[in-house]
Amino acid sequence: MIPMITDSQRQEFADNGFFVLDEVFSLEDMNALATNIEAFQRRHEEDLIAKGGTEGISRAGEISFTAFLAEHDPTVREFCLRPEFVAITTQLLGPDTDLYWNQSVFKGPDGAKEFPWHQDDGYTPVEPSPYLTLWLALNDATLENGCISVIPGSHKRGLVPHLPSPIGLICHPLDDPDQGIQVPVKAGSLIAFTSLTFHKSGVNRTSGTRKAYVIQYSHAGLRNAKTGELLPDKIPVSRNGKAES
Ligand SMILES: O=C(O)CCC(=O)C(=O)O
Repeated sequence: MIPMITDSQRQEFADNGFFVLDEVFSLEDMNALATNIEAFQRRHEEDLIAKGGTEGISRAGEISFTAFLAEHDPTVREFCLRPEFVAITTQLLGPDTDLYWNQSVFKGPDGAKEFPWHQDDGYTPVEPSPYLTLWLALNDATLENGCISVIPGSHKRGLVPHLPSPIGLICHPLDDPDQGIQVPVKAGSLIAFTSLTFHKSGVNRTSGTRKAYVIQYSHAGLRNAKTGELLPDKIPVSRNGKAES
């Protein structure tokens, strides 16, 4: 079903910096997408092992970030351009939108580490900011297998400094005493958050892999905030409120 963002969801997004769209996609859709993605993720995992186990923020067997899936696979690209995404992005961002970034994030079983608090803009600041992250659960994301946590309202702090750590950038200062709220979601659900919303994911204490596909959409014509350069080769999603493909 094509999601229509309600006034209360829009308000929640403005106030809290995130909201959940439950079960937008079917389990069949998620299994088919996961099968496509897994071919790339497996290759990335093999690559990580060949390189000694780590590259960037990916660690073999623990957590892998496999990017540029839509750019490499026509079926994944088609998925990112589905009417559901055209509807969500045009309602939240405006009539002209691009696919900015996409990556799967797989958390391996019996993990020991969380993925730390950060703002997506902390990795690569861009203009205009914020853009929109849609965190899609390929399988159920639970309290046990490392679902996302967010700090409601944290997007209002603007971009904060991020400190490097062995497991990823950590936003600073992080003074929220309650450590935010956990957001478990069923497969096929989306967590929509701004690129300034503080979020993290927990430890996967189960024997299965937690699988997510993170899709980030922006206003068309995104620029590197430091250099002012246009980010090249972004896939257009909508123009004048209509699907571009
Ligand atoms: O899915 C996860 O475990 C974390 C992903 C995340 O925070 C991100 O891609 O920005």
